[in-house]
Amino acid sequence: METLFISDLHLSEERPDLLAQFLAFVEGPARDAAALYILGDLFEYWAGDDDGDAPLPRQVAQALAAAQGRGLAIHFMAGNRDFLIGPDYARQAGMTLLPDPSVVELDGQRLLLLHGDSLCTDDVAYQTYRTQVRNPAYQAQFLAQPLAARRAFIEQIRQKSEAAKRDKAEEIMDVNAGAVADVLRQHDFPILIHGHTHRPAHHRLDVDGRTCERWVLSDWRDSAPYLAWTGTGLEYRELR
Ligand code: LP5
Ligand code: MN
Repeated sequence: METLFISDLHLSEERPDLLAQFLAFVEGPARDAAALYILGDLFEYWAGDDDGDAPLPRQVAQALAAAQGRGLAIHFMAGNRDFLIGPDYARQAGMTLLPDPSVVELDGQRLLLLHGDSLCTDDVAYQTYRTQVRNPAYQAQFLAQPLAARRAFIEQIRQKSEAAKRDKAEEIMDVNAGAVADVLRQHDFPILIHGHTHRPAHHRLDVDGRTCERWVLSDWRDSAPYLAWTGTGLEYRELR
């Protein structure tokens, strides 16, 4: 059976069309798969698991839990927008939380999975911000605030992030080649799969004389793309 990989759906109340595509994906291609890996940014943003009671997250959780009930193994790795998804929501959605990075083995092939933001080391301002918001003490302080205050704070971050991105060169927001080589070396040269950059491509690269592969997942802005492990290899597909 196949294993599917998706990321960067950025689901939000503003895009009911994307939610519909996601539900069609879960009811369609994911129905015949053994496992689904969601590699981050499933949601446009996540303010805490008490935000999961809103209609959209609830619909997503219901669809995923039903798929899990039919036998689909669902693994969720956090992205830079939904890293506050916790055990409560994961339980509701029938998914296990996967650390970033993680190595999984499918049919004897080792696959290294990341969201991808940790590889963007040239984006120094982002990495400084990331260190701060991934700090557990900082997160606990944030989560102790009322939901409305958290939403307002996130809105500020989003505006600052959008303004900051306008001033950044495109290359800065892509992965750093040295960071990619390091992570491949550290994990003994598996196939690398990640999202985040919204630059879908199958790269072949040389690291320490070894030919490696890097598969970049596509975002869901205009369509519903996914990557499939067929049992012998990977291939890009799209929901039709
Ligand atoms: O997501 P994308 O691709 O648009 O941009 C990312 C980086 N931006 C972000 C911010 C998110 O998009 C939006 C916020 C999500 C909120 C989640 C919950 C937050 C809870 C916080 C408390 C625990 O991730 C962007 C990268 C881009 O990817 C490409 O890699 O460039 O990074 C930035 O733009 C960051 C800026 O350069 C610097 C930081 C600006 C915000 C400062 C806010 C100050 C508050 C202090 C918080 C520590
Ligand atoms: Mn991302």
